[in-house]
Amino acid sequence: MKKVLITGITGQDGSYLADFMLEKGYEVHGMVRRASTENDERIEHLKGKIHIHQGDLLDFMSLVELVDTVRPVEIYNLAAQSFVPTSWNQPVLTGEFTALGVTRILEAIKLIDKKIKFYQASSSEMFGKVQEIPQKETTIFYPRSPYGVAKVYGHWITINYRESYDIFACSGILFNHESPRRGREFVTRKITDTVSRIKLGLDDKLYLGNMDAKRDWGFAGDYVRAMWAMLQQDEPDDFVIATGETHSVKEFVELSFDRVDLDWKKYVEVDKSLFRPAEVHQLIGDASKAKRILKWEPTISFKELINMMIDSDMEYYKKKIG
Ligand code: NAP
Ligand code: F7E
Repeated sequence: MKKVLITGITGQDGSYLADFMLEKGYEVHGMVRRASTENDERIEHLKGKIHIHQGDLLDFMSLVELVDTVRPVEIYNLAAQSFVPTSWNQPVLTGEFTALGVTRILEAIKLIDKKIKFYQASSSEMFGKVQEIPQKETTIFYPRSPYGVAKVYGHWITINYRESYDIFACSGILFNHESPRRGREFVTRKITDTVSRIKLGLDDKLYLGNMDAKRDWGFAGDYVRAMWAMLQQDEPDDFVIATGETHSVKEFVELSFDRVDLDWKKYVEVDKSLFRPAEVHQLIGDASKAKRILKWEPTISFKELINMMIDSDMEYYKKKIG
């Protein structure tokens, strides 16, 4: 049985990728960092089906030992400090996790077995102040946050190890992707969570920052298929994964309130403290290379994504209040 190692398995993408790799018949191993309370909500349904190991992107020897113990055929590096606002409060730690952490894993691969295939979770945040519309693999990067800067480092170190050591290393430049498993601090889940609470009388206001920001939002379940497809090609390469549509935060809000038959204008307030020191105003990706080579296409529309997230949050809170 082929073994896969996933870092960040407790995160949104890690949990969807674990589901997908089990379907594909892999033996799934996940790395989790030590915490005083277990954070396994997203992988609870996989208990007994996957193997969990302790390790941390900050600790090189923990990575070496883990790769040596598991001996996977593929490693997906999904672990990172992934919340953009936190990257201004903790820029050094963000660099340690999100940038240098990538080098530590690549070094472990180089040391143990250069035949292990590697996937790096690159991000559309690298395009930041966009230099071209839509953004594709060749678009010049202009990151606008310590997170975006760290991801540019991770992206280029992946390419560098591919070219220097002949490691099968790919970067997926993924645009925003969401789901009912999205962290509640990200804007989409913050909206669907709060709208559901408002509908059920558990909250009365939704405070947001810049509602004019635009993103290319897809469904996480679709995007993990593309990660796997990249590592099944004959040659390693980098791919943009996106829907090719852009929508504002305001549009997301309107459709979310529509789903529960409420008028958004009565509940939403702008909180200036949620604006960022430097904003990424608009992202829209061109995934034509992925369509052509990986035969990848998104299956869930913007509206379907919002409905899925609202319905899931409504169900959660309805159960909670009994
Ligand atoms: P997420 O939900 O925030 O998950 C991040 C994961 O990283 C969690 O499992 C977290 O573990 C783990 N982690 C953080 N620091 C670590 C450390 N020092 N050592 C080991 N594990 C650590 O993120 P996501 O949305 O699934 O995204 C997955 C990856 O794709 C990230 O690298 C993100 O930056 C990137 N990305 C995401 C998007 C998107 O729209 N979702 C788009 C482009 C790229 P804990 O559970 O212990 O916190
Ligand atoms: O913000 C605006 C905010 O935090 C989206 C990560 O997965 O995708 C994600 O990064 C937009 C921004 O995601 C609020 O200013 C308004 O313009 O959901 P977000 P992000 O920063 O785009 C990329 C691709 C990644 O790689 C990252 O890991 O929404 N916004 N009001 C708000 N954002 C938040 N979080 N909260 C608000 O109240």
